[in-house]
Parts: sequence; C-alpha cells; structure tokens
Amino acid sequence: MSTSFGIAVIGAGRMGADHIDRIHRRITGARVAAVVDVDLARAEAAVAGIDGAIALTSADEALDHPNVDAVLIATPGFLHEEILLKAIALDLPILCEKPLTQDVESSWRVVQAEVELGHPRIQVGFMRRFDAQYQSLGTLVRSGELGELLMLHCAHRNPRTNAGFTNEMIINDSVVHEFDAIRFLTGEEITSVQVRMGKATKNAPEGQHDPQHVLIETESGVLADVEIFVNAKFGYQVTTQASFEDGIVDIGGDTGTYVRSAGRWGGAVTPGFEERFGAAYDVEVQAWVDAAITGGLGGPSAWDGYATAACCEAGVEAQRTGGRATVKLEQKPGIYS
Ligand code: ISE
Repeated sequence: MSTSFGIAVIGAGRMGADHIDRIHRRITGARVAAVVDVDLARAEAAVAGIDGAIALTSADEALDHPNVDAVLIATPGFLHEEILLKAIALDLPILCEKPLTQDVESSWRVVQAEVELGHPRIQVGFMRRFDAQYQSLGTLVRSGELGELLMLHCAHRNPRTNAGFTNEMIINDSVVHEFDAIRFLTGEEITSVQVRMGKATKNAPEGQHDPQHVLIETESGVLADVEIFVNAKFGYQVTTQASFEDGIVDIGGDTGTYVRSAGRWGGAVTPGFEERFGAAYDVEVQAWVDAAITGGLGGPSAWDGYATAACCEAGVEAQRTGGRATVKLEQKPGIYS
C-alpha cells in the first residue's frame, strides 16, 4: 500500500460502491481501510481485492479503528446524523453524501457540533461544484464579463424512480442539488421557493406527482426555475441556461460522439448520474482527500448542507401549500467564513 491515509466508507450501496471503486482505483494519497454495511456480505464483496481493507457492520467500530483516518458517509440520509456526530467527536475528516441530514433541525445540530469542535470537518457531497461546466459558469458569473447574472433556467431529468420515491424526496433528494448549485453559482443564499404541479406523467409511481416546476429566488433577486422530472424515461440530463445582462450561457448539453449513419444522425443519451458526474466525483473526492490530509476542507461545508436543508424545508412546505415559502436561516457561524 502506497499510503497510510485510511478511509472508512460507511454504506456499500450504489453510491458507496462507486466511491469505494473510485478511492481504490483513481484517488491518490488515500486508500480504503474499511467498508461498513448492515449487510456484511455486501461489505465483504466491496472490500474483495482491496489489500488491507476490512468489512464491518458497525460504523462505531470503523470510526474507532486505528487504521481509519477519515470517513466517507454514503448511507441513506436518515442515518447520517448519528455517524456525523460520532465522527465530529473524534475530530475525523468527513465526506458526507448529500443530503447532510434529512431535516433542518438535525442539520443545525450537526453545524453546532462542529462549532463546538472549533473548526469545520465535514465536506458535503455536492459534486456539481466540481463539474467542469458548473465551474466555468461560476467563474463567468464572478468575473462580471457578461454583466450581472439575472436568471437561471434549470432542467433536472432522471430516467425513473422506484416505488416509494415520494414528492418530498423529489425535493430532498433531487432538487437539493439545484439549491446548492444555485447558491454556488450566485454566491448568494436562497430566500424563497415555490412549487407548481402541472400536468403529470402516467409513468410516475403511485402517489408521486411528476414533473414539478420549482421557482427559486436569491438574495439579490436572481430568479431560477427548475423543471424536475424524475421519470423522464429517455435517460439522465442536467442542464442550466444562464441569462446575463450581456449574454446567454448554456451548460450540460449532450456530449460525446456524434454519428451520422444509415440516414440518421445523433449520439448516445447519458444513462445516469454516475456517467454524467463521474469526473466531477473524482475531482470532489481527490479535493477532499488532499485537504483532509492537511486538516482542511476541499469543498462545500456543513453550512452548505444546513442552508440547503432549509431550502428543502421551504420546498416541501411550498409543495403542500402551493404558495411561496420563505427560507429561514440562522446566523452563519464564524467558522464557515
Ligand atoms: C440522486 O440521489 C442524485 O444525487 C442524483 O444526482 C439526482 O439526479 C437524483 O435525482 C437523486 O435521486
């Protein structure tokens, strides 16, 4: 093993397995030290072929293990708080998949635990910030080259959702990315959220209304509209069109090989988020490892996790009332400045 910076990955499901493979094959300066899953067989399968990595069913055991220097949390969101609080108490570097926690109260408890610790330890897995196109749009906004940013038109389309993916999850699991991306691009907090439900697809699971139209406003009055369409069938797509005073910028369009043959033209549709954001995940995890080794953060903090949880709370309220819900935020603690 070339390095001793050992990471415990908690959760070996879809995202956890993807991160285990990433750390093992592509990330430099770190190694998978432990994999934790309630299903021991799944944890064992995940560590197969990774020298020195152990499989466990207890997150506590992993966090206390002498070979573990940092933790990557990829469990379902409702399990995050307990693991986060334990890792903060041990002062371990943490990369926590989004959402930080399931609701705004628990996210605020996590922020307060970090404030008590005295420094940020949690990086939240908002990978879009590491996507080359989001980064160049962010740079354009900050440069002022095209004047002020006025509006954002976002589309977030997934091929399908499973039964049990509720309207609330559409906000907490999917639109949460848009909230963070809008905060990242504008450098501002979001002040209000409104959700409109129009004509629905027959392809949504029972009880879910799909697509939905989310209207978002930031501190300076930038307006963003999001089409969230999670049973769009055709594939995966995340696009943004930004209207500036002096220009219009598009990101996230189709990429790849463009073929003309047999009287047709076109290319392949992106199947899922692993393909769309695979490179961004690599950059994200490497940035986290590089910063964690020297005690810092390489990306969005627990404050960003908390602020997006507040947006999600407003989004869910807006779904329920049909009105415009205000985003309520506590004062930003000094450790996040
Ligand atoms: C999923 O959890 C993700 O994070 C994807 O990026 C997003 O597109 C999808 O809607 C979520 O369910």
